[in-house]
Amino acid sequence: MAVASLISGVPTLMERTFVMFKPDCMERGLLGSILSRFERKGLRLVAMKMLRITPELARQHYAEHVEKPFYPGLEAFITASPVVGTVMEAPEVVRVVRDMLGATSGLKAAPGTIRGDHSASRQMNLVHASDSPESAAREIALYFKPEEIQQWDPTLACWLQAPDE
Ligand code: 3AN
Repeated sequence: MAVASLISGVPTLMERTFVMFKPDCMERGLLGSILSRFERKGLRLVAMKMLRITPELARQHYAEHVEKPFYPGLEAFITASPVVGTVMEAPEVVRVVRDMLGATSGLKAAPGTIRGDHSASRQMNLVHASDSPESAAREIALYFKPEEIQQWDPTLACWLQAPDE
């Protein structure tokens, strides 16, 4: 999802992505340290909520996987404990966050990525992020009402990107 924003008075093409900290991340107490990686990167947090995913919401979120043999296990996992859903904003943020997460399986994710550093599992891979701007728009609408998304220009934004970037 792309939105126009003003950084230091210059219009910039901002993109939004849905990032969700999954039950394994919450159970392991890794929310704070992983969220801080996104903050340190300079991504703008514009929405955040803690919730328990219901089986119905799981079927909507994982619509592309519902018919697959592994779906029952995936649903049991994602509904087992609370999650934290967020929306992050930055230029090219969909790709940037996917790159920070690494490959789907923690066993294949490169060292230095979030999954590569903290996960040894395909299912328990800690964090979900939208895989395209279209998925981001669908997933953001699934978890957030428009009024739950903040429009703000942090004071430090002028130290995160040059005006012409
Ligand atoms: P990502 O989390 O990187 O977006 P997806 O959307 O392909 O990955 O998969 C979502 C979840 O579905 C994975 N985290 C994993 O738990 C499960 N999954 C995907 N592919 C398989 C598979 N072939 N076998 C078992 N589980 C899978």
